[in-house]
Amino acid sequence: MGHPVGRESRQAGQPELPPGQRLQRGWPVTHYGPVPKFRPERWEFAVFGATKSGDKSRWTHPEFTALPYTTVEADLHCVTKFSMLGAEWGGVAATAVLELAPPAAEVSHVMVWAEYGYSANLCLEDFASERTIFATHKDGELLTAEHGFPVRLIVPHLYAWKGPKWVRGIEYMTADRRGFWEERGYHNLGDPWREQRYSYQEEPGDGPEL
Ligand SMILES: Nc1nc2c(c(=O)[nH]1)N[C@H]1C(S)=C(S)[C@@H](COP(=O)(O)O)O[C@H]1N2
Ligand SMILES: [Mo]
Repeated sequence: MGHPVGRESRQAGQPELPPGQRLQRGWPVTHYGPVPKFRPERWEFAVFGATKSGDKSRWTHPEFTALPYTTVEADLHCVTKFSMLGAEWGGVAATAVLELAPPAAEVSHVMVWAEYGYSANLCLEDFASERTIFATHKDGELLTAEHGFPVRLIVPHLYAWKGPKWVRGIEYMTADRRGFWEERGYHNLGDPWREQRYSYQEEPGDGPEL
């Protein structure tokens, strides 16, 4: 409890930065569109699509923030080539969400949905990584509005666009479907260590037809 999960995604002897990335001092704000206003009375976190029970699960803001709190130490790699190293993210592990609202057996992918329809697709294995976290905090402090308050996803082993800020829920899917940036020229898988930046680099089988 409260102990950061190690950096399995960065192997011993591996350089600090994935290929083509440079270190960024401070923490820039990067996103498409405006910063949404948080309306606690309307906010809910929903789990829908191919759930095991067939039902949708919803958590209000107080309910979501009462879920088990854990921390993960992870870097942030933006596909535009800057990286921020060594943040401690606090929040709700994706594995906890999977346990509380499990997917049906046929589920292979997850769409993570955010305010204004921003989305990112992940294969179930990436989503279910023990280091994937719905972060409410960074370095012990609540996230600010521009960094995704109240909840943002962090997927430590993928490019940062795979981690929506202002998350509102997840959709369990029985086939892959592209999210917001994956439809607009970014790679379907987005592994920074393999420099999977753009969709033109995709190999057959990496993603649905464009
Ligand atoms: N909702 C939403 N989340 C988003 C984005 C976005 O445009 N909208 N951009 C992503 C990208 S490309 C990056 S690099 C990170 C940046 O997070 P930061 O602004 O906290 O540094 O947020 C990701 N999450
Ligand atoms: Mo990014």
